[in-house]
Amino acid sequence: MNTVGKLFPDLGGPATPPPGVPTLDADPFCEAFFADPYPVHAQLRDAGPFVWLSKYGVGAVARYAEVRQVLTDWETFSSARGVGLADFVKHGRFRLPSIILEADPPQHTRSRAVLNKALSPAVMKGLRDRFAAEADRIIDELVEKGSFDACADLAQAFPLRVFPDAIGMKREGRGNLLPYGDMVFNSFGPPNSFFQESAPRAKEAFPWVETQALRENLEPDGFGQICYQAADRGEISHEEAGMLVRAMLTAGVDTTVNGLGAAVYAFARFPSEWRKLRENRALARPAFEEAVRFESPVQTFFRTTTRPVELGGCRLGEGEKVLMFLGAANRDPRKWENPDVFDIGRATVGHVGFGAGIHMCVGQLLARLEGEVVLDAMARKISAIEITGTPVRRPNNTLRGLSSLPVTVKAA
Ligand code: OVV
Repeated sequence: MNTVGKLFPDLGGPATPPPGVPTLDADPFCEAFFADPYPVHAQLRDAGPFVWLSKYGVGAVARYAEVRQVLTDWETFSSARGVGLADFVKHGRFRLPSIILEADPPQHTRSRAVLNKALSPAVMKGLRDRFAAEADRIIDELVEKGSFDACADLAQAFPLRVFPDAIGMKREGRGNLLPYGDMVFNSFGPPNSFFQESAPRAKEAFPWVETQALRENLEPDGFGQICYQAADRGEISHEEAGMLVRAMLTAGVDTTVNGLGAAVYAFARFPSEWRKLRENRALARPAFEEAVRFESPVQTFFRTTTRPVELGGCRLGEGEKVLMFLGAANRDPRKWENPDVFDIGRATVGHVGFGAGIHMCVGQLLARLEGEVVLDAMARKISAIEITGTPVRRPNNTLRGLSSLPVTVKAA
């Protein structure tokens, strides 16, 4: 699997859309789009409830209502043929399928029950004090420095400090987690340069992550062991337990990195919201939620139709890929008032930044815990955040975030 071209021959669907479908030639997987996706999001939403992307020969939904329709109908919109552009049936696959992300019921149901336990409210309760103490420590260090990179030194540093310990992972090799995640999230898009450049990491990264997920390599008190305990009870096989730990290692780092990055970047650009949070720290958790709506760290996922269906007034056949623009749905003016304003007092309920339906983010409580403790520590210790250099965007086919955000903070 050294070149993606070999792996995904003739990726993409038919060159001609079903009759009557608005067609756009925009490329939602290129650097110019990543730099400013919002005008294209608006074009996609305004063109119609279901649109055709001629560049990839694939249908897409960008309005809130249709994104939600697709997310909440797993029987019609399957995940089992992959949640990226590649259709496992037609184009092959880049990695062994995830038994939760890339599965439908009944397999998905069994996997989900186990990860629900590993990432349950009770498990989060046990992590909270440690996470909060680590957030205090990291923010103290950064306030002491005064100027730092909010990406490397905060948004990446915090999850890398707390998540691998919480799951029970060994110390060595943790530096692989971010490049590994970057590669997997690129692999859900087309085989463009971003994917091509990260794909060669697969040869070493896949065996590495598989080894990290083995029972004997996990600390006895980490939540990774909860998967193996479920296997001991016969709820899943021991092999599946390893696959579910792999899933958490894959999905749990880059996503929270970009979620935290989204929150810090938003507060740096909306100082009145920062003042609001400082006045009422109970808003830390809702503020993180609003940051997830506002930036949508996970921008897109695909589904594949299992049967003919009507979507946005169009008839789709069986076996067709549908691209969901979660980020566009989260800023659809048909659903949200002033969607382009970061407002931590807003009712964010129903946003699709964590998805919706049976696949809705299983780690959402862990993500929110990380967001809450970091924002709470910042609100206590930092009175103002100023961007002091040019933010650098990190291009990725699925994830939206920065690679660098130079800031200076004022101690409270
Ligand atoms: C949500 C997500 C992202 C990437 C990988 C996986 C899940 C997985 O289950 O492997």
